Amino acid sequence: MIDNIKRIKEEATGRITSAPDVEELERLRVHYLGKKGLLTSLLHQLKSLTPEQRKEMGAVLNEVKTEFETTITARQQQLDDQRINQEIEKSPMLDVTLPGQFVSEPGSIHPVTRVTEEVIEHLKRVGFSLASGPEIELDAYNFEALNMPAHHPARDMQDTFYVGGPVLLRTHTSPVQIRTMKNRKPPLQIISHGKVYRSDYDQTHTPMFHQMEGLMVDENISLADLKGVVNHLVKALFGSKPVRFRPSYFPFTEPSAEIDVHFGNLGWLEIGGCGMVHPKVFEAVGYDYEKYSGFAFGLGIERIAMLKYGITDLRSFFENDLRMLEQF
Ligand code: FA5
Repeated sequence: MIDNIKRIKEEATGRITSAPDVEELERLRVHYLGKKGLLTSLLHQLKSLTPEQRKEMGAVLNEVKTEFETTITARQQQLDDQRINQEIEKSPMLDVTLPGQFVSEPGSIHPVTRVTEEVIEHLKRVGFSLASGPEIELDAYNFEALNMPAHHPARDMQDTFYVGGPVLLRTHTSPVQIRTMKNRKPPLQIISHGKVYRSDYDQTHTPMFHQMEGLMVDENISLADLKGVVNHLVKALFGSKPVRFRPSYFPFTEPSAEIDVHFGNLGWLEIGGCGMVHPKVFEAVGYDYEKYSGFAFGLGIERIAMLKYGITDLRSFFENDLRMLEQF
């Protein structure tokens, strides 16, 4: 048997190292190492030997098998290198040391991200810090604690996507006010931004959009503080455009106002809502409304971006048309 193994080994090593291509190499692998290959059938013959012979022959055969596998891998590598070198020679113009070509323009920062970052940077400078909350929210935080119990007509102001039961996609960033106040004591000065969802779709409304919420609570906070912060922010965003606080209604603030900015021929345009935190909201989070007062505002980021960059259709922010995005 040992002679037979020696003979097979010599023959196989010669044939493998001179295999002309990968197809022949694969044929040789099957011939020697495949299920019905020569080496495999020798391994089967071990059964007929005595235990000592089987041990000795088994070790020799396994060693030969490993050698075959190593020789085949080495030849495979040689053949691959040869093929690559031939391909390179076939195309003499290829110079791999030349710098690569740009296949497209570098990316740019999306206008929604730009405006978000600009607003955060400004509000951080005047003392606000970031807070966050989930996009999939509970009715209790999105409506109930914001003074909108079940069947309150104000719920219709925001056309809601319900996930099921008391769970919904938040319609505004105001539930973050509730989550923060429930976990922290005044004084508070937070901002929170992110995606919100409503069943809306037209030139100035999309089903998903971004809001930036601001909340400040302490003793003696007044409407003058709210106006100061908002005026300062609008000035930072739009320069010296006039700002107007138009009386409005939100169940969670009293008094409430819309924030309008004047844009030449376009007239007054709304960028968000605001007001003094309603005592019912303080009651829901366990704050003493006799002692504390506060203001809150919620801005539409896309609306600000539209006005800042002269975009007429809010939906274009989410169509990913490169001709539009490349301008930023
Ligand atoms: C609110 O969502 C209130 N939570 C804001 C608020 C916060 C008031 C704190 C008082 C205190 P409103 O539904 O008006 O308010 O939305 C605020 C802004 O989001 C709007 O002024 C508008 O700029 C933007 N907005 C509303 N709906 C859409 C929409 N479908 N697509 C894009 N922007 C929208």
